[in-house]
Amino acid sequence: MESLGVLLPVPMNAYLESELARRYKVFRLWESPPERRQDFIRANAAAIRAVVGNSKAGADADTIDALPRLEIVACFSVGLDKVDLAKCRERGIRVTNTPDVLTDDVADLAIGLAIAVLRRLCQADRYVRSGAWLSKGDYKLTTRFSGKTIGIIGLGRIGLAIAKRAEAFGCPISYYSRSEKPNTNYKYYSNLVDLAANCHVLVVACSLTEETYHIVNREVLDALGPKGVLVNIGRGPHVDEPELVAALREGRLGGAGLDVFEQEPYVPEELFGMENVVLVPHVGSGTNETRNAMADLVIGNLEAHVMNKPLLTPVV
Ligand code: 8YV
Repeated sequence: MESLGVLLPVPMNAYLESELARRYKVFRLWESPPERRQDFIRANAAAIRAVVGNSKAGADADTIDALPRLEIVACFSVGLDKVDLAKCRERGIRVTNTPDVLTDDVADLAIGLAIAVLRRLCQADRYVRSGAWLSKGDYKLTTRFSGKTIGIIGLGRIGLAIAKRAEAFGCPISYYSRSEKPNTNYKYYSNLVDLAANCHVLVVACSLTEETYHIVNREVLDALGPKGVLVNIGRGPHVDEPELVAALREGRLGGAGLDVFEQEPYVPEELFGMENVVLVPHVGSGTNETRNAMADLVIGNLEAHVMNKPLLTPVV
């Protein structure tokens, strides 16, 4: 039987790459210089029937158009914003992602970021390491996390997992989403500005779509206010980043805990000097346990596809 040709647009998790290479013929796009990549795809288009993408690169319209034999896009991510889903539907190309297995880690990080910002954990760590504790004495007082009202944008799997954790800290939970969710006691806001005005910590946990691009804009940041904290474990483009930087600089926003940025891996340098900001490099799902489980899910979906069995986590 013809081996499945799999295009990888960017380097992947090492375990995933080796498991793919053991089973299929793998085409590593990044090994060609940028100006030769179109030629590389054209030259191998007859063999490529699958793309494995992630949060950095997936299958955009041009890639899909260049691959007439493409059958499946298996994403090593829960987010699907790097895949042209409409085009996949149109062409009958299957799409899978990695839901559930990463939910706990991402929710853990959201809570961790909120606590790190309010309790100034990173700043306090630097205080000890620099010897300031010895030379200047005790660290200044910070702000409690327990009991703070948490506003969640998007009450999907990850949003719900964040809510569950925050409840254990005695935090009242409110949320914004397109429609009110049945079976929760959480307070629903149909207007994001109203949610922001009525919570202490606002967490972005929705998927990135045209509708949610820059959903956190100046108005939302101002409603969150000088005591409010923004946590983003979704996607950078959910937040209007220049507006976020300006709000922090001008003291219109109390703080931010950010795992994602608009132009990763570039982070606005102005944030580096702010002690009310905690910055981590898109590591929400970044544990050995979760990344291995995500890789197994990608392989499981491709195996199912090859064997004509039901996909494990189909989106399209
Ligand atoms: C990344 C993520 O996919 O699941 C998502 O949507 O953003 C992450 O899990 C991971 O960084 C691999 O690129």
